[in-house]
Parts: sequence; C-alpha cells; structure tokens
Amino acid sequence: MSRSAEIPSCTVDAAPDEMYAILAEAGCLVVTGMATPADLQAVRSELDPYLQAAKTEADDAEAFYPGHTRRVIALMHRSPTLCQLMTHPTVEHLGDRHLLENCAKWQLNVTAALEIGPGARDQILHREEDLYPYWTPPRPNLILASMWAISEFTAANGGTLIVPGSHRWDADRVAKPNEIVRAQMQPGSVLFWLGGTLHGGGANITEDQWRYGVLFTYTLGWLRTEENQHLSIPIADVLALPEKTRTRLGFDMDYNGRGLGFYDPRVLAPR
Ligand SMILES: O=C(O)CCC(=O)C(=O)O
Repeated sequence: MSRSAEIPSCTVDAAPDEMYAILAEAGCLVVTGMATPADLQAVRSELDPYLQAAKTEADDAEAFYPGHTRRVIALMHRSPTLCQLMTHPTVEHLGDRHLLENCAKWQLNVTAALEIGPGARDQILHREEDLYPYWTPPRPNLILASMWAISEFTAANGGTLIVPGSHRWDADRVAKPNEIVRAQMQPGSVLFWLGGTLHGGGANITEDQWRYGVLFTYTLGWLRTEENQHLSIPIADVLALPEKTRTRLGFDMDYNGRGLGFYDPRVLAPR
C-alpha cells in the first residue's frame, strides 16, 4: 500500500525550534497566520499596477516558466509592506537555524510576485539550490525558500507542488505521483521549504481563479544572489532602511575573520 505525502503545518506562535525541527525533517512546512488581512490588502495595492502591466505569454512546453502566469520582481523597491514582512521574526529564526551554519550573514536571494492563471500547466520540479551546481544533491544548507499566500492556494488553482523529504534524495531520484503534494493554504500563510526540496508552481485548472503568491528565497552571504538585490532598489532607499533589512539585502560584510564584501561607507553619502 502506498501512502500519500503531506506538508506539515503549524501556527505562527508555535515554538520556533520545534518549527525548524519539522522543516528540517520534512523539507517543507506551512506556517499559518504570518500576515494580517491589512498586510495582504497593502501588498495587493502596492503591486497591483505592476501585475496589471505584466505580460502573460502563451505556453511553451519546454520553458521553465509556464505560460498564463504573471511575474513581477524587485519587490523590495515596489512594496514597502513586503520589505517589512521579509524580516518577519519567523523568517529570521528559520533563516538563522538553516543558513548560519555555513555563513556569518545570510541574504535575500530572489523576490517574485507570482500569479498563476487558468490554463497554466505544472512547472517542472526543481531545487532552488540547482543554481549552485558545483555541489551535487544532497547539498550542504545553501538556501531557504518561502511562498507567501496572498490569495488562497488550492489543489486546483496552482498551489505550489512540493515533494516532502526530497531534500535528502540523490539528484537522479524521480518523484512518483503519490510523493508530490499540492500546497493548500489560506491567505496570510507561508509555505517554507529547503533549498534541496523538489518543488514547482502547480497547474491551474480553474475557470477564473488566479493564484497569487510572493516568493522570497534566502541564500548564504558569500554566494552570488540569483536576483541582483543591489540593482533592484535605489541606494538612497537602502540607506533609509533598518540595519537588519540592509543586512538581508547584502549591504553588509559576511564577516568570517576576512571581511567578504568590504566597502567604504563614505562613498554612499551624498556629495
Ligand atoms: O509559483 C510557485 O508556486 C513556485 C514557483 C517556483 O518554484 C519558481 O518560479 O521557480
């Protein structure tokens, strides 16, 4: 008899160390109650003009990104609310637990608002850590990923595909259908997964629902980021941000006794 896999879930007030223990074991975890209805409304109004302007392409079956989807990046510049949520205490705890064993300062890697529309197909399953092919899976801890549910996520409207436990698999093991789960969550919940966990955007088989999520991934402070955060927000805005946010945007040294990323702050001051 084969048992279907499941994504574990807990509330935002669960003990942080327990949350990490579950995430490390399953490779994925839904945390409910991470954003308030007011946060979600603010994110919608801040990003709406960009999403309305984003083009949807027809599908190319070979392409990494399925058609019938809208993507907007550079979210630290475009959404002040997401800029605050990016350093949510739960994210900070899980990031410290997962990434600090391999760096002194971890940083934001990718931001993307992702709307999956009716007719979109399943995305190819992949690992966030495939960005760094110099190690083969299972790799050391390099990335923590998160998907914030702005709309409801269902099995029919494009809920993220996740393969629990696949962070421990060898590169060539292929997921069987009963090992793949479609994340279902309410708006304000966050799906976390590890950089080695197989995942992808789900197909949207509804007639008229758009699934709306925000992807944030985080990487080690000494690795090159997938989205260039230094060119995704004007420097004058960076200087006005809290110190913790600046660190997460990579405007800080990954100090390991040798000072990776040193700079002279006087260069940033207005002339
Ligand atoms: O949209 C999703 O649920 C996942 C997206 C993803 O994995 C990607 O775009 O690489």
